[in-house]
Amino acid sequence: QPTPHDIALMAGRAGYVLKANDRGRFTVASPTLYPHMWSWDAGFVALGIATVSVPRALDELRTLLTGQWGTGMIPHILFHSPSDYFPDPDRWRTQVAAARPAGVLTSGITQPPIHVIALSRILHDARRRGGGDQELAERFVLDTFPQWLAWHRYLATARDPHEHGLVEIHHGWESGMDDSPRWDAPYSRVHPGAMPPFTRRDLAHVSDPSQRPSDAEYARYLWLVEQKVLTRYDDAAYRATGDFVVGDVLVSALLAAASDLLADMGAELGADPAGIEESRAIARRFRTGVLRTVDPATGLARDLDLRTGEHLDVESAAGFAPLLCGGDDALLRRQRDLLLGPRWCGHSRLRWPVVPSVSPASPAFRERTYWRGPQWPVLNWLMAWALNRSGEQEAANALRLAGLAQLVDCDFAEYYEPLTGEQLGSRDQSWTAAIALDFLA
Ligand code: 9YW
Repeated sequence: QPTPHDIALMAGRAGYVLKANDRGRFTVASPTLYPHMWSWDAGFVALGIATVSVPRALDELRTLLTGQWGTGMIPHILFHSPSDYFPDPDRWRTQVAAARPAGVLTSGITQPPIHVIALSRILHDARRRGGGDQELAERFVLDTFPQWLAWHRYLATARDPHEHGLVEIHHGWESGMDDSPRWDAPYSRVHPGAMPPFTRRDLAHVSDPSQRPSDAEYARYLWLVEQKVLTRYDDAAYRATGDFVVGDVLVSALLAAASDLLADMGAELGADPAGIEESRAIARRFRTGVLRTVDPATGLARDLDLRTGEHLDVESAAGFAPLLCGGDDALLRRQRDLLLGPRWCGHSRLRWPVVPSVSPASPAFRERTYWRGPQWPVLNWLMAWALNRSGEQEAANALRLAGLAQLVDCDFAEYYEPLTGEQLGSRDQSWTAAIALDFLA
C-alpha cells in the first residue's frame, strides 16, 4: 500500500506531468508518441485537471468541442500543430467531408463517449469547491448541453440506424482498444486494397515492436481509413461497402451511462426538457442493447459483428460493459465477483490486482502486447468508477488502491505488463497521470 509520503509525491508528480503536457488550451496525450489531442484521452485528462483547476479542465473540453463535426461527431484526434505523428491529416483527407469543422484539422472517426462522465466528475469537484468554480462549471454544463446531446444523438442515430441499441464502430480505433482480440475475427475479413504507401511512426518510439500491433494489422487499419475517405465519411455509404462494421458493447455502455448523467445534470440545472427526455431514451435503448448481448454462460457482454451477425466471444475487459451502464442487479453482483475473482484481478500471476485488458486465463492473452493483455490504468479507473456508482464501494476501493500501488513509481506509463508490473509504451502519459489525481482526490 502506498504511504502518505508516496501519495504526496504521486500527486505532485502527476500534476507536473499534466502541466508539462499542457499546450495552452489542450493537453497532448503524451509528450512524444502522441503529440495531439485525443478524444477520450481529453475526457480523462479534464477530470484529472479538475482536481487542480476547474477552469483549465473546462477549457480542455471546450477545445475538444471546437473539433465537433456538423453531424455531431466528436473526432478521435484534433491536430493543432504539424508533427511526425502518423496517420496525419494528409492521410485522413477529411476535406472530402462536408460535415468537417472549420478552423481545425481532425481525424474522421470517433472514440468512446466518456466526455460527459468526465464532465459530471468536474461538476462534482466544482461543487465541492463552491464559489466561482461551481458557477463556471454549472454555466458550462448548460451552455454545452446541446453539443453533448448532439454527440450522443450522432452515435444513437448515424451509428445505430436500426435501433438495435448497440453503437456501430467502423474501425477498431473507434473502440479505443486498437488491436484487442475483440476485433480479430472482424479484421480477418478486412482485405486491404490499393492505397498510398506508408511508413509507421509508432515503432520509432518503443524499444520492442512486439508491444505494438503488427504490420499486417496496421495495413488493415489504414485500409479502413481509406474506405472511410472513399465513402467521404458518410456513415450510410460506408456501412453499405465498408469491411468492418461491429456493434461495440463498451462504447454502447458508455453512451448509456453518459446519457443518464447528461439528463441528470440537465434536469438539475434546467436544460431543455425535450433534450433531457431524448437523453433518457438514448440511455434506455443502449442499456437494453448491452444487456441483450450478455452470454449467460460467462456473464460477459459480447460485441456483435454486424457483417456476419455473430457475437464475438472474447474475454476482454469490455465484457464488463454492463457494470458501466447498470440495469440488472443480479448481473452487477455476478460481474463484480467475476472481476475481482481468479480469472481477472484476482488471477494468481498478476503483479497488481488491477483490471487487465484481457483475462490472463484466456488463450488470447498476451502479456506484453498493447490491448491484448496489458493493464491500462484508465480501464481500471473506469471499472472503479462504475462500481462506486452502483454502490459497490468496497470493490471500487480495492481497484483504486491496487491502481495507486501500480503507479507508485510515478512514471505514469501508457500500459503495464500485468505479470511483472513493468511499464510499457509511452511514459508521462497524460491520462494515466490524470486518473492518479482523481484516485488521490
Ligand atoms: C493511436 C492516445 C491513444 C488512445 C488509444 C490507444 C492509443 C494509438 O493511444 O492509440 O495512434 O491512436 O489505443 O486508446 O486514445 O493515448
